[in-house]
Amino acid sequence: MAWKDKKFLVAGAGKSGVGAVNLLLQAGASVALTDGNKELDQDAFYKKIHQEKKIPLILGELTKEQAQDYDLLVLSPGISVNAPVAQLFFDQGKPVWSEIELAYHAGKGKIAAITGTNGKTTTTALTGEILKGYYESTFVVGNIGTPYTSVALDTKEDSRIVAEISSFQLETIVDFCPNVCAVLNITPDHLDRHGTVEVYAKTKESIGKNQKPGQVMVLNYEDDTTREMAQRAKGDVVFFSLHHKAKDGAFLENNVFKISKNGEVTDICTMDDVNLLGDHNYENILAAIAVSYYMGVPAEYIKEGIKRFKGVAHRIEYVDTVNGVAYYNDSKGTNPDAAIKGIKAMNRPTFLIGGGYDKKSTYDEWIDAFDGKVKELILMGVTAPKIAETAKAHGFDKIVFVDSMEEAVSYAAKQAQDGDAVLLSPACASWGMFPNYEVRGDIFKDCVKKLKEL
Ligand code: UMA
Repeated sequence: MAWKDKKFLVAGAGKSGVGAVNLLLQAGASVALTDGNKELDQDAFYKKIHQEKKIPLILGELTKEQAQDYDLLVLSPGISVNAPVAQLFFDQGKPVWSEIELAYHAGKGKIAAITGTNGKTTTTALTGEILKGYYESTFVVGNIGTPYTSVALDTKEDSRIVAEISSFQLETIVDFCPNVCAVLNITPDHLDRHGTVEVYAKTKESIGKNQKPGQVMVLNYEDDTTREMAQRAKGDVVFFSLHHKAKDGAFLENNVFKISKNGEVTDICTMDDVNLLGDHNYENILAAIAVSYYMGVPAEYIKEGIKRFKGVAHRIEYVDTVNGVAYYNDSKGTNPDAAIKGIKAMNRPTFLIGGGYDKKSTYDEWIDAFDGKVKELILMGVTAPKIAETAKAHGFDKIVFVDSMEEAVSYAAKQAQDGDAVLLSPACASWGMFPNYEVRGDIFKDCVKKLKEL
């Protein structure tokens, strides 16, 4: 399509919309933007636009007449295909593209696209880390935070793009065709948008709808929904599994991560090489191994990438080992459910730092998940007494109260022995003591850094 002859309308003035507008301006296309928010800060918006060009802005609801002026709509992921703005274009028989579709048409290089309900950010970041170690020109984009459109014009034939793709972004793909794609797992999510879990799963599955034999679809063998996608896959199926060995797939055997291609097995790395903990993370690693291997990265480079990768910040993030004690930052464990994943992931005796803002949660299941692993519970914040009470009711009484993160880390460092872990996984929001969970996690990491300097 000759973009210069077309009039584009971009919907949504967030990151995706700004990325799309800037790409189109640089490509010499005619573009306007619409946003449902009548109060949009126009000065702030134009500051983000290429050369601060004052493109037409249509705020509030788009009319039928206004839609008639444009040839194609580029939709931000936050806007549903059922939204009036999209329906106007469908009714007029005009294309509606997701921002990913636009980037796909503008960009070059080979694409690895990762979707799924959980773990896609970690898997994308890890795959990106692996590819960066082997391919000079690697871009990590998508739902992870950097719109694909914002880098598409910088990509070259030899570039590799690792994209985290959400179901929202997939609703309006047309030709988008990754060389390797992965669907990690499906559990009910975003049902307010997609209506049913079946529609949600179909939308996720569409990540591979344009693939051909020779291109690869990586699927989780242990998840019924993703395993069944294999029957309809257009590309070649490669499984990953914690428990099963496939002819083509990544798997874990005797604590060794392996990949099999046509039945020929290659060892990638051992459990000692990985800084991520927990079965859910081992699945993410297996998926990243499969994606990277089929993107052409040799086994030894995959191993090096895995060794370098310390996890996504604040999610059971390995910080450092000081005097034989491993420190993990799970500040994103802002509720008991998330914190259960944190403690379950620990494979050493653990000093657990918790407590914070009171969201009226109950902590029984979290305490049950300690499973004999917690040596001491170090508590701070307004929830400290409530958590202590619950812990005691469950027969756990090795509890210490502290007033600050500094005090918590220094206490844990004094008590912990070689082979132990210290985990910040509070099960509570940070408010009251910290502005947000990121700051709380950063302070924890600073405290660990200071231990090293002692
Ligand atoms: N808007 C409308 N009409 C609507 C809804 C929104 O005009 O019906 C306007 C808002 O007024 C606002 C703009 O759209 O000005 C926001 O657009 P957006 O919601 O698409 O947000 P972006 O800033 O473009 O961020 C999007 C993704 N957001 C969503 O999918 C909701 C980001 O994922 C992504 O990082 C970014 O593009 C870059 O690709 C975030 C997310 O929450 C992290 N994703 C969901 C998830 O992970 O569960 C899918």
